[in-house]
Amino acid sequence: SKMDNSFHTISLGMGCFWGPDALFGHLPGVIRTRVGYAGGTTSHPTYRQMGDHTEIVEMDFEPDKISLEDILNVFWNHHNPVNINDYKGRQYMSLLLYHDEEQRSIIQRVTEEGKGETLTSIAPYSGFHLAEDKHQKYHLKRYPDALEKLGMLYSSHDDLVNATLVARLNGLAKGYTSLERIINEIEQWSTHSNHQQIMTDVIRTIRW
Ligand code: MHO
Repeated sequence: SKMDNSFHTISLGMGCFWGPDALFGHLPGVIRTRVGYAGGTTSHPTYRQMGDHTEIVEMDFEPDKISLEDILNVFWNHHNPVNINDYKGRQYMSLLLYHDEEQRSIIQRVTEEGKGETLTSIAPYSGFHLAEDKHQKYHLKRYPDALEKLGMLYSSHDDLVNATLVARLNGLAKGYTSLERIINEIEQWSTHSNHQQIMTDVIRTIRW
């Protein structure tokens, strides 16, 4: 498998979660992404009833391939933290939810070095509520031919949205990467070469 058992997870709020899902999904080292609601206290949040939660992109990543510092740089370079009193309350809050003490101290150090926006809130992670299916890999879902062909590789919606390949293709759908970059990356994965060939063959036939 392309992942070992030592991946890390980080959860970020940076506005509408559709874009960040594609942004982080395109990056080598990110194993999978998901979008949902977190950071609040109300139970069973949904898109229509988010309560005091924030739209969050959560990702599993390989720290030897992409560091938390790298991820934080992407985070601050790709959104303008909004004052929650000015716009939509907590829904679009700039928020870093750290999963452990190591992440907390890295975030604190980077923030003190002045790279961090002061309007970003920092809080301990306390659970995640997965958003509705239609919000997962939202940009890729604008491409019916891609979904139909990926249906040949993944037998369920969960398998599809959790796949590294699908995270990259969602990034491609938003314009963050290219098919050639994705195919080159697949060749680096420790996946069986037959499976690499099948993935490459399938994605080459997609009409965008
Ligand atoms: N302006 C966007 C935001 C969606 S994002 C999931 C819309 O409602 O179409 O918050």
